[in-house]
Amino acid sequence: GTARKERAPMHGSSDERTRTGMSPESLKRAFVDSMFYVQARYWEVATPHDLYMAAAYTVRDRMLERWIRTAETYRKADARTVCYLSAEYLLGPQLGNNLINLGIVDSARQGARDLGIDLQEILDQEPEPGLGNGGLGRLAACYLDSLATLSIPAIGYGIRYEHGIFDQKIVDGWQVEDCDLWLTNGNPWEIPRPLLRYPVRFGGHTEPYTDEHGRFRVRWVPELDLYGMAYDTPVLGFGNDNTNLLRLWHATAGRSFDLQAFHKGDYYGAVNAKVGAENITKVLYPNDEPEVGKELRLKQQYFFVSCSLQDMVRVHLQHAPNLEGFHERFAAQLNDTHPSIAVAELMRLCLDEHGMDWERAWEITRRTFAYTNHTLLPEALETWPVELFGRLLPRHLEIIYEINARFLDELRMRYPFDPERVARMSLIEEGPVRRVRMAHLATVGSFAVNGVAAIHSELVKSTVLRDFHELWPEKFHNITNGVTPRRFIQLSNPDLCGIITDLAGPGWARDAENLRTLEPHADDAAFQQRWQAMKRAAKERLAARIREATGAVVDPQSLFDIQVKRIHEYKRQHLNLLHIVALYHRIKQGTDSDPTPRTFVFGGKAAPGYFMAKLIIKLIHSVAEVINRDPEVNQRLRVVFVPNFNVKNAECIYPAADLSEQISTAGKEASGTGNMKFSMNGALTIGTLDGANVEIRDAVGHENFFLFGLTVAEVERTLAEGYRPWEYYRSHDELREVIDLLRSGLFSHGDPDLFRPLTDSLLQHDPYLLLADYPAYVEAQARAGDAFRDPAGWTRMSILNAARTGFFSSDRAIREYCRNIWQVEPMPVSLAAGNGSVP
Ligand code: GL7
Repeated sequence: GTARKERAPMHGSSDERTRTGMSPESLKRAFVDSMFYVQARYWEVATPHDLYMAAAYTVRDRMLERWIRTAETYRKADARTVCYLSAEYLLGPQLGNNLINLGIVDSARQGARDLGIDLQEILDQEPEPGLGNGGLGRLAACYLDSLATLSIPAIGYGIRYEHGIFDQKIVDGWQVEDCDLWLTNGNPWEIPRPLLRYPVRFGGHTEPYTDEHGRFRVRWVPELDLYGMAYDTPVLGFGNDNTNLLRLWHATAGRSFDLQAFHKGDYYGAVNAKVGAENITKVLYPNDEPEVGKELRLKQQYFFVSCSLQDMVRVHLQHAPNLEGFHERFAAQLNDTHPSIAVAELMRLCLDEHGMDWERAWEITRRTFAYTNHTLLPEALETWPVELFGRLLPRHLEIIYEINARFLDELRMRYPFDPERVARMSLIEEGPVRRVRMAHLATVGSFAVNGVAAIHSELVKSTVLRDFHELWPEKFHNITNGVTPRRFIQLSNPDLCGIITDLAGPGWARDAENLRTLEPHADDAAFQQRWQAMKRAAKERLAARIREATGAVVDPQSLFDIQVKRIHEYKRQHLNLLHIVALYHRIKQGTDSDPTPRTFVFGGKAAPGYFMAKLIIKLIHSVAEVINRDPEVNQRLRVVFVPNFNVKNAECIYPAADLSEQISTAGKEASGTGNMKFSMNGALTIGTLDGANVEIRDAVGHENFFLFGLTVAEVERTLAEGYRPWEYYRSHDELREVIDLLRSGLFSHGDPDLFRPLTDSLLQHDPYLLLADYPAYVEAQARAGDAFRDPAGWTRMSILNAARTGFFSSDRAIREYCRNIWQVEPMPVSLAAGNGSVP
């Protein structure tokens, strides 16, 4: 301790500053040094990847003082810490974001230019860490950014997948999955912590024993153990000096484990076991709204939760003699049910490893966790077969049974004449296959439960967790999602950033409510011109990207009508297609009344096993092929599919949108976050009253939003009354003609069967009510098309959308979590205040 401190070099000396300073000069010098000392390359042979790596190390060096000072500050202050437990973090490229948060974009650009390098080319080299599927994983990444920016002591815990979300290729209009290789060329942002390893065990059995105080205890005798090793990534705040930690766990076989097998003389068995252990963190499950009960998935969940809780316990015990007060040191957020096994694991740690009694352990556990629900889709509510659960985690199943027995006793006392309610609320679903209900475990084991948009939180209370809400009304909250304006405005839309900064000053990126300073300028002609130029430039950039990626040529003057998100029937990309085919049909019939030229842009991945979603991708390509090559139509309509929608592509797409498609069936999209990114960048929304659309519409003004479609109540009523999509088909001429076109083989080289599964599903069941919403959608689209022909009116609406969406900053969301759920306070870090030591 002290001896080390005295010998520590002064960090802040002029030597240090030359090495880690932020001027173009020192950046340049450090970059050249990194090329030599880290990449071991000289200029003449340096590849673009070498340039990227040298730049990344140069930037990472500049993050470390903040990071270390932050760790020191939090530790000294013994600060209450948020632990965000998430199976997914869809971070996106790091370099550009870190330059922004360090405030050195201009220095870096200057330094690069001096060396004859274009900064953008370096940025383009970065493979993105796609450790998430979609909205849920990206939300976790936005929240890390905001936690650091708001100076909240926080750790993100997750899984270091060797392969993140697959790369999407398109072959003949079909999605083909390719393995994501984000780690193959090295990841400069992570710091391996080989000494930070925890054992994680699986299988085996439990046995009772009596401890030295004569107390009854249970011992878990596992069959298999392995280790989780930490890889740390620093997460910079913006406009402050705080730098938080993202700690991702990598699975490796344990040494003891190897030795056991070796001792049995089974060399190949040992090697196999090692491979098996390392499989746990091999690959991210590519299902948006997961439904598969795969054993490896449960292993992943338990693996990362166990490592994270052991890590938290280690930290706690540095300050305290036992686990008392654990819940005061940490607030642990369960990002959906994926980490909800944490409830049983913390109980196990308290009971079995730290000798605590049940009541005390339960008290601490329930006061540690809070749970966010992200979906109401019945197929996405996680349950695990009891048999599988007990085979993998026998001790946890026992603990869950005990939690349940005590909970059900309470319920029976409270509702003595309502056994059905008690059965509904049980942690175990009884049936031919008994299953553990993870949402119930999370709800019972948490002090707070929240939904992710106002309407969603109401639906959580009235549907999936209704009985729990009746029991514990005060436990339920709403925190409407948010997105970070640093990545989704400042980084991705520099021209918009310039406009806002000129009006509002640089502070807006820390206080997005300042976007309101745009509002009084909405009708100002000169300002409108600047706004249109900004939009135009973004559309040109996207057009160039589209041309590069697909060969398609699109006109930046046309209305850019964009739907990018995971492909799912409830999101209704095919409703968008029905409208496109209707426009095509009208032009061919000569009955068109909407002469607004449009470019329809789609993007999004389908889960590899989701047949309908893959067929929708094929249909988009098929419709595009017919429309784009028909000279009678292609001056007015173009359809493109941007392959491999990911964070990097998204950054180029949101700023270029005129119209944002948010057209899910009401009640299905918990919140959406793409909807926020679009309107912040001045797109108008065409959307249903679903998820955060409701709040976006209220915020931007109803007159600046193209609303259509059934409400949640109307959807319920329609389905309850026995919905017959066939009748809409029969009675609506244009709708019938559109569907008949899809069935005619026109879009499938004469094969009338190709899209049959889609059209049959629509005509026979249509569970997402496309046909019921079709007339209203087409009518709203006509209003949008008309509005676009009035540039001043449209630009005014565009400006007002951007001006009024400050509420949807993830900073606001995180402030609400801090105040209403976590009860944590900011702990600002000051570089100046440190003693200058770098131990
Ligand atoms: C999701 C919801 O579908 C989405 O509406 C929401 O914005 C997001 C973040 O809260 O969470 N739930 C879910 O399971 N996935 C989502 O994107 C994959």
